[in-house]
Amino acid sequence: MPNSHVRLSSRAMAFVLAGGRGSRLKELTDNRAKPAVYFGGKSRIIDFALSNALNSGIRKMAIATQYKAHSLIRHCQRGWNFFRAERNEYLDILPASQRTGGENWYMGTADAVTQNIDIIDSYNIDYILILAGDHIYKMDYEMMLQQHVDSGADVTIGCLTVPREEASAFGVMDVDAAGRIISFLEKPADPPGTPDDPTVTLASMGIYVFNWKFLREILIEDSENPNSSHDFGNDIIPKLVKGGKAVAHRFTDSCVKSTPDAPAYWRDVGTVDAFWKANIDLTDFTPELDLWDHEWPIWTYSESVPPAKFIHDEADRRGTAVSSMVSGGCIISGTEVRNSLLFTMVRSNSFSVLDRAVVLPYVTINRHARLKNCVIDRGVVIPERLIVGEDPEEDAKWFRVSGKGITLITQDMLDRREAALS
Ligand code: ADQ
Ligand code: ADP
Repeated sequence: MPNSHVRLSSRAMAFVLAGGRGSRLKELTDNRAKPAVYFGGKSRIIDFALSNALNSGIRKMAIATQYKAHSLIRHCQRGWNFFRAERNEYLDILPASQRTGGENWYMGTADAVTQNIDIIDSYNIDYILILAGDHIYKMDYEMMLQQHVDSGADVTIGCLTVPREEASAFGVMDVDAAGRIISFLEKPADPPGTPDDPTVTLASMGIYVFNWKFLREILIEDSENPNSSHDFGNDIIPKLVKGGKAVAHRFTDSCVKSTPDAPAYWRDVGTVDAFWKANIDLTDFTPELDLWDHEWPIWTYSESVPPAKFIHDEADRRGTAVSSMVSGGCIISGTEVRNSLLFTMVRSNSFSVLDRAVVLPYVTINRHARLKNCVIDRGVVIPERLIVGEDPEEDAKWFRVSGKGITLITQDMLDRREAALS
C-alpha cells in the first residue's frame, strides 16, 4: 500500500521528448534541436521542463533525443550531471539509433518510449510523466500526479485554453463536468470552441501522466500494430480517450505555489516571432515570466565568466543598457543598449545601438552598427556600420525577415552578403 506521506514525484520519472526539429524556428534550428535553442539570457528551452521536474521533486529523468542532438546532449551533460545513482537519482540521455538492433530512429514519440522500456523498468517507478522539451513554463507536476492518482485515470493530460485560430497546431479536446475527456482530435483543421467560450479551444500541452505498468502494456500492443505511427498525439491518446479513462488536468491548477497570483505563463516559442517576443518580454518592467523566483529556479549550465562590464571612455563614448538584461561576460563598450536581451559573452563596440535585440552568446558587434527588432545567432560577427530594422526591403535581401518584421541574422547570411557586396 503506498504511503500517503510520500510525495508521488518520488515514485515517478520524467521522460522528456526532445527529438523534434522545430523547423518553424528557421535557421535557429539548422544546427541544434529546438529544445537546445537559447532562451532568457542564460538557459536553453529544455531547462524549463527539466527544472519543473526537479522543482516538483522528481529525481529520475530521461531525455530522448534525435534531430541534431549534439548541442542538446552537450548542454545536458554539462548542466544536468548532478544526479547520483547512489542516491537513486538518474538522468539518462537516450539518443535514437543507439540501442535496438532493428529500427534506427524513433518512429514517433511513443516509439521513443517503447525503445527504452528496459531502462525505464530499471528505474523501478510507479508513474511516468511524459514531457515535451520545447515549451517555456513553470509547473508543479506533483499536483498533476496527485490528480492522476485521485481520479484513477488511465492517462492524465495537461491542457490549457488557446485562441481558436491557433488551436489547429494542437491536440484539442472536449471534457465533461468531471474533467473526463470525451473527445480528442489531433491537430484538427477546424478546431471547435469550448461550450463556455467559442473563441477558445481546450488544447493538450503534450504532457501526460500514466501508471508505468499500464503504459508499458499499451506501448507493446502499439508497437505490434502496423497501422500505427507510434505517436502519443496520433495513436495512443485517441485510443485511450475512446476505450479508456482519460482525464484533463488544467495547467492553471498547478501553478507554482511560491507565486500563486502570477499569470499562468506557457509559451511554445516555436516561431522566430514568438521566440523574439518571449525573450524581449523579459525586459518588461514586471515580466509575466518571473526568472527571479527563488522558490522555482530555472537550472541550467552556465559558464564561469566575469560580470558584465560597461565601458564609458575618455572620449565620452557611453556604454549603457536600459530596460535590458545583460548576461555575464558581456563587454558593452560605448554601445547604447535598449530593451534588449544579451546572452553570455556578447562584445559590442563604440557608436553602436541595440534596440529590442535578442543577442545570443559570443556575438561581436563592431562599431557604428544599428540593430533593431532582431535575433542574432550565436557567434555572429556583426560588421561595422551594419544597419538592420530600418529598411525592411534592404533587410530582406540578406536576412530572414518575419511577417511581423523581426529580422533573424546568422553568420551564413552575413557571409553571403559580404561575398555579394565585395
Ligand atoms: P507536437 O508538438 O506537434 O504536438 P511532436 O512533433 O510529436 O508533436 O512533438 C512533441 C515532442 O516530442 C517535442 O518536444 C518534440 O521535440 C519531441 N519529438 C518529436 N518527435 C520525436 C521523436 N521521434 N523522438 C523523440 N522526441 C520526439 C504534441 C501533441 C499535441 C499537443 C502538442 C502541444 O501531439 O497533441 O497539443 O504537443 O505542444
Ligand atoms: P571600442 O571599439 O568600443 O573602442 P575596444 O575593443 O577598444 O572597443 O574595447 C573597449 C574596452 O573594452 C577596453 O578599453 C577594455 O576596457 C574593454 N576590453 C576589451 N577587451 C577586453 C578583454 N579581453 N577583457 C576585458 N576587458 C576588455
